[in-house]
Amino acid sequence: MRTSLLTLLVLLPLAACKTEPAASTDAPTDTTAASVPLTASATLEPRSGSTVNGTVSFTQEATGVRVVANFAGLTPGEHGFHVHENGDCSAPDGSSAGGHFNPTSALHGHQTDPATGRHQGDLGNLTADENGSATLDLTDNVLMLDGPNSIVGKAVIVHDKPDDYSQPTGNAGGRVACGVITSGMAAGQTTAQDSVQTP
Ligand SMILES: [Cu+2]
Ligand SMILES: [Zn+2]
Repeated sequence: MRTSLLTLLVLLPLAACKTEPAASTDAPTDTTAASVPLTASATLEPRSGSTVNGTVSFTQEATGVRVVANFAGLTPGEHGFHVHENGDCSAPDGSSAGGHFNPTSALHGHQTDPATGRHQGDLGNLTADENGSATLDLTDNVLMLDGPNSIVGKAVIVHDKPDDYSQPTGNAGGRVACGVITSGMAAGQTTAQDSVQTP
């Protein structure tokens, strides 16, 4: 009796220790995260009968998340540009991406105006030139690339019309491009291939 109890007391801690290493096997695929900047990217494809396509990269920097976007096929002028809540671009009109990504239940707003608040996904507008090309390069201190409110796994949407910052979602019209945000940089689209949607 006494012997078996002792055996149990000795074995229990051993068993407990043994299970701990196994718990870390579901770590992210990027095991070099400590030495590599936190990045994410999306490749956007046309929706709603448009020819709009482009890429967006997100990189964690000291002052915030740098957002670099390049688009083609737009009508000249401003186009609402948001992160939406569902990483699902399957619908022909992009509706499967759901509403603006808004984990803090804020009101819709301008990307840089803290007075009114904003959805985390509110990135303002892209401005296309006369050839339909748009570039954007900004640093945002609301977007998150990790943690429970990360934008990874959400979708980037480009709209037909400008975001006028009105409630509830800026009145930006149809969705002319959509892409799912995946972790890692899409440099040359080499690391984002398994995220590319085939319509
Ligand atoms: Cu939107
Ligand atoms: Zn919004």
